[in-house]
Amino acid sequence: MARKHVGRDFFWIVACALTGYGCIVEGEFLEDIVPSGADLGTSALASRCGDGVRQGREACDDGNTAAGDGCDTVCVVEPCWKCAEPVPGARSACGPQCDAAAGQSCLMGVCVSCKDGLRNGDETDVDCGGSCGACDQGHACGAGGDCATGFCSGGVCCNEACGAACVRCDLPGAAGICAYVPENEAHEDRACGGGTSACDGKGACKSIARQACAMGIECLSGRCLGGACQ
Ligand SMILES: [Ca+2]
Ligand SMILES: [Ca+2]
Ligand SMILES: [Ca+2]
Repeated sequence: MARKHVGRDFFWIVACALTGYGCIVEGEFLEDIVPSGADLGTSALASRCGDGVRQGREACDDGNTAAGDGCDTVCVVEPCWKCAEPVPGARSACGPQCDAAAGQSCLMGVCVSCKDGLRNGDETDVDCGGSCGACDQGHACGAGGDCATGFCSGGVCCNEACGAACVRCDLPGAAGICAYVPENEAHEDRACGGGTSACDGKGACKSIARQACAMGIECLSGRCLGGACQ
């Protein structure tokens, strides 16, 4: 702490590094220049990280310059911690930022939970997937383990593996149910389309007109004439 002694024209000069690492205190005899009363406000006094008093630019001061306890080596609050002083002038008390009893965990300084109504943390959909409980059919997933069914197809929890060329689990009105891609539509994710093929509406990918063929079954039209789909 900065000190001053004005009893007999003696004044402590306090110089501090702006970084808060420490202070240099030296005594000098100064005549007739001692400010009176409130001229020496606390804003002008020294702050030193680790002295147990939060002041100046310190976000916290827990009485040490160790990290890993919520208040780091330069008196900045560490991620996933929060610090406060019980009363002004007291040392900072630091604790977890998030409420574990309420199911919260801290991720990159943000409190997340599996029941906060938000998609956060490693959840693949709102409050499910990842380290939360499995998602119901139709919800977003990244892998089978995110789904109650164990099947994730095209990023959606599905009732079955749904891995054939022209089936999808995210068709409008049928999310979560493996269904045929409508006839003549492409399914580029399964290499059906690109101007040479299309789905037949029954789960298979067939060649469109003028594509090479050997048999009619290869063609969307069902007809192969002269080596080309009709
Ligand atoms: Ca301090
Ligand atoms: Ca500390
Ligand atoms: Ca959540």
